[in-house]
Amino acid sequence: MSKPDILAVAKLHPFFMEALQAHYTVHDRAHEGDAAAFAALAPRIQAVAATGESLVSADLLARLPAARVVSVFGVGYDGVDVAAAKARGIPVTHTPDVLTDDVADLAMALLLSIARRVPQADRFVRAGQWPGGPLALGRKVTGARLGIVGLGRIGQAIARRAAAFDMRIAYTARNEKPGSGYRYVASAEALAAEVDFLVVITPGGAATRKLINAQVLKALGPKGYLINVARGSVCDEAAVIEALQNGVIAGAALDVFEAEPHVPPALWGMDQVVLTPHMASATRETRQAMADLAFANLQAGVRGEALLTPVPECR
Ligand code: NAP
Ligand code: 8YV
Repeated sequence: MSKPDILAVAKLHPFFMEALQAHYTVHDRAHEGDAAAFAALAPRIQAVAATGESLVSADLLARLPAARVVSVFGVGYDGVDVAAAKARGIPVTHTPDVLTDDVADLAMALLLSIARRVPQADRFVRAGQWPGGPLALGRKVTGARLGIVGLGRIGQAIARRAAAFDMRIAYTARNEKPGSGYRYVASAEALAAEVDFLVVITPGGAATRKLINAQVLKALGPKGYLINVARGSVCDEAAVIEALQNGVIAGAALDVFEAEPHVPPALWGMDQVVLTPHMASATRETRQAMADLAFANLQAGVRGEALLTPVPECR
């Protein structure tokens, strides 16, 4: 018996791809190839497998009349036109919770790296510069003021870790969380003005586009550090570069960028930045858990069973 056809809209992680291939005929990015061949295939596609960075447009969904689910390998789904999917009766799923710890761990790793100049120190030793004198001093983390933009699953996990460093924690979000034990500040700009480290961990999409703009960076100030583990779109990248070039902020540690995998060359040579390739959930353990959940969601969707983790709009 032939396996059901599904469409992978992006290069999938091998853990996810291998699970899918055991049960489905996976058409890997067929929508980007021969148009006539895709037109013939599209009516047979029963599910869409995507990543957190994928675009799943209304146009694409309109071409998939047999699709029963969009399964995203990632918690963020800002590239999926959820309204269009819902209008067509296609639920969207994602992988919350299983990656929370890893993303929070990387946020703290980036915060510590930029403050204590860990990558710079590594480059300094490897370049044989140690005998020439000491490395420039870093910034103390323990007891410093931390602002978290987005106190959701991951934001709260970051706060728990920061508490172990005796950091003084405040946050902003759409709504105040009175039971959180952390201080609420109404806007990102006001939050930035009163912290040493500003960690950004909101969803991407229209509602948060360029939330971290030139005014917020000015408020963070010449001793402040920006850490972005959310989406490139949440920060105004040109404004971040300008702020770094002009000493408006002290430094930035960035895991996400506006046009991934392309990172603006202006950032490459800067000493006061730490750059990572969108890797906050990239451990074997977590990628396996994400693959298991994304696969289970896709299977449930195709079979018409209850979805494990639909996105909030599809619950
Ligand atoms: P979540 O539980 O939904 O939390 C999102 C938080 O952002 C909530 O506190 C929400 O506020 C806040 N928020 C939403 N819109 C906002 C706005 N316009 N202004 C201020 N705050 C806003 O999501 P999560 O599981 O923590 O994940 C957050 C995001 O992290 C994902 O959507 C994804 O983009 C990113 N992420 C990145 C990586 C990576 O590899 N770098 C990995 C995983 C996730 P309320 O609580 O008031 O609604
Ligand atoms: C990516 C992420 O999905 O979960 C998210 O929102 O950004 C990441 O976990 C992951 O890099 C796979 O594309």
